[in-house]
Amino acid sequence: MHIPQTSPAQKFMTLERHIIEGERSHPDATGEFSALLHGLSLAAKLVWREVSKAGLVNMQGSTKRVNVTGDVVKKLDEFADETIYKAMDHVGHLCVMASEENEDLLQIPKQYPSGKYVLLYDPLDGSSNIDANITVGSIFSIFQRVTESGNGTLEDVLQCGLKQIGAGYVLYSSSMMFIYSTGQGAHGFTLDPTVGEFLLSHENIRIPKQGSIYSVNEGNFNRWDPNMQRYVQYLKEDDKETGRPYSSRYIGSLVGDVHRTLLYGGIYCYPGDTKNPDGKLRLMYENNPLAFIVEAAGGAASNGKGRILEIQPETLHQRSPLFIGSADDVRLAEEFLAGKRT
Ligand code: AHM
Ligand code: MG
Repeated sequence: MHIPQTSPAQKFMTLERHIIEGERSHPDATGEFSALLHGLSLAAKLVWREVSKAGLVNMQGSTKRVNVTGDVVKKLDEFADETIYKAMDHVGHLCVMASEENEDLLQIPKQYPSGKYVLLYDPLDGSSNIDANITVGSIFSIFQRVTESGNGTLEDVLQCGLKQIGAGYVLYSSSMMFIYSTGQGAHGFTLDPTVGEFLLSHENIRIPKQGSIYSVNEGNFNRWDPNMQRYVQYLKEDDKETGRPYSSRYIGSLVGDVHRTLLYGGIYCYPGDTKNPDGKLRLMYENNPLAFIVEAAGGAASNGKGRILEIQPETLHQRSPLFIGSADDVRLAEEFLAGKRT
């Protein structure tokens, strides 16, 4: 039997050390950004503690409340939302936060200092899967503020994705993972529960240029634009030369589907349709941070017409279609959507 071993270097590369070493390459760094990532990793561990025992402590099920985008709020959604806020409200490096679960900006309590960064997060993505014990996750996006001082404002939050200085997601799955990027590569860490530390397990992830998996909720097929329908039909056709048919995989948990796409290649799509012309996913909490990470790994992310990271947001909870994954697959999807391929 072959038991894979962690290399000695990986064994000592904790998330914390990785962040600090990354910061050393920026001579003007103050350590504040590292402190933010540290706070987020602590919040993630606290969320994981509840997610992993949800069935035992009456945390499954819903609160009967509907959030700003019309989703029923699960108990764990609310817990994760509060936990991330509480883990980050006092660190002194944020001027404002915004969460998918809250209609308005989340201000820093008056008793704590305000800082130069802005945090946006989806506290528990894929939460409709929780009761079935399927992978869920948290997603975060960090910007530098644009206003001078005081409480952060909408102007600080409504920045295009290209302005992100860091982004990441946490997967609560068979193991817990923390994936982050500051623009220089995407790096994955797995929690070693025996020591409570995230250890480097996926260094400088590179997404294949082209994959052989597509991921989309095909139940919406009849609501799609004919170009989108044609694209998916194309992926199912048999053609050895272009590696078709693609396999179909859809968890219905964006972080899980994008994580698989990041490692194996291929494409994840959530297109607009006749019911939801801008799709379902939120630009600021989901699409921007995931696009930042996938691009840092050599992939691409589009709304079907252009780069996700170049979209100038107008509202806090704005949605946008999402096509994300291997660069060649995303380009091909764009060509089909534009009617340039049939
Ligand atoms: P949410 O759980 O934060 O509300 O996110 C939306 C989820 C995504 O995780 C997932 O990809 C998508 O909704 C699935 O939607 P659908 O059920 O329409 O396929
Ligand atoms: Mg989500």
